[in-house]
Amino acid sequence: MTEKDLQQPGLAIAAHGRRGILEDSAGRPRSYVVRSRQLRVVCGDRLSWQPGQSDEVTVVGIDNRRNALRRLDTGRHHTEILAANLSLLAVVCARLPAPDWFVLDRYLCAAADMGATPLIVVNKSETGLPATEELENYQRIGYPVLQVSALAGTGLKALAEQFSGQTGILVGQSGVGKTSLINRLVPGTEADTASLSRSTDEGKHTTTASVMHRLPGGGRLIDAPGVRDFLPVIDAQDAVQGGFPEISAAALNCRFTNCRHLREPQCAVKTAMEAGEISPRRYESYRRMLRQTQASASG
Ligand SMILES: Nc1nc2c(ncn2[C@@H]2O[C@H](COP(=O)(O)OP(=O)(O)O)[C@@H](O)[C@H]2O)c(=O)[nH]1
Ligand SMILES: [Mg+2]
Ligand SMILES: [Zn+2]
Repeated sequence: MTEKDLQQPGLAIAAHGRRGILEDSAGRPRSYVVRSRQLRVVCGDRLSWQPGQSDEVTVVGIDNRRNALRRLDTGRHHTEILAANLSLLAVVCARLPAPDWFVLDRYLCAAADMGATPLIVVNKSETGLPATEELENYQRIGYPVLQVSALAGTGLKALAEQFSGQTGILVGQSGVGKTSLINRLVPGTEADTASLSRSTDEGKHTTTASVMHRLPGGGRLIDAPGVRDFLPVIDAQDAVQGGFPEISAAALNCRFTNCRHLREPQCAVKTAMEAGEISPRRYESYRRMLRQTQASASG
């Protein structure tokens, strides 16, 4: 038998520095360690592993990622991968804290860029809704919008259904109720996260474990405490337009196929905005994101 023969497939369901938990092909959780400096495992990674001397197995490879959710580090020089192989990105907002629609648009761009299904979740709906004209506009564009309340317990079944068969994550501004929703969707969550942090603590890591939960209804939900409020990286101009389906649709009629809808003549996007078909607020968001993309590409 060669080394290769011993390799088995697994799915990273918890990641904390060089250690974590993977699910083997029989669905059994196993503690793993990563010895190679070249490998950085995140939740959602498909892995190859080998049995070790103890119960702990060794990760020897990470399969190519279908996609990755990335954020800028605080110095804005590097990007950090938070989770991999996501099929659903649920962006949570609420009446309070008041939505920063630009942040929401940025998450929607990240979803499009990753090829993940976007979902807008309006939490705290028992206290009222944030600007309904914005929500209606998102619906008109084609985004699903789901009203829920972690407090009152409404809409949670519908939310769980959206996760069924998916690997999803809840993102959004701090204070919108992501933790509250996770606790509602996955009973016993807090205990799980705490015990993992204990069992994998090597004494010097300050990072918090990210965990993938199985939902009772069949889906999977990645929870990465402390990094749920990040701003995702959008680094290509194409990715920006992908997050604005209404702009992409109108762009088919622009005079220039490479029109960026800024100052180009005979721009159908501008025309559609003047006709009230594209929200000026969304257009401004598009321009702002395009500018930031250019700034990060040149600096
Ligand atoms: N009224 C109301 N408050 C909520 C609801 N969900 C969460 N909260 C409150 O909003 C605050 C922030 O919630 P949290 O889950 O920590 O938000 P996170 O920062 O997005 O994880 C807490 O005080 C929660 O009790 C809800 O559905 N309705
Ligand atoms: Mg939280
Ligand atoms: Zn144009």
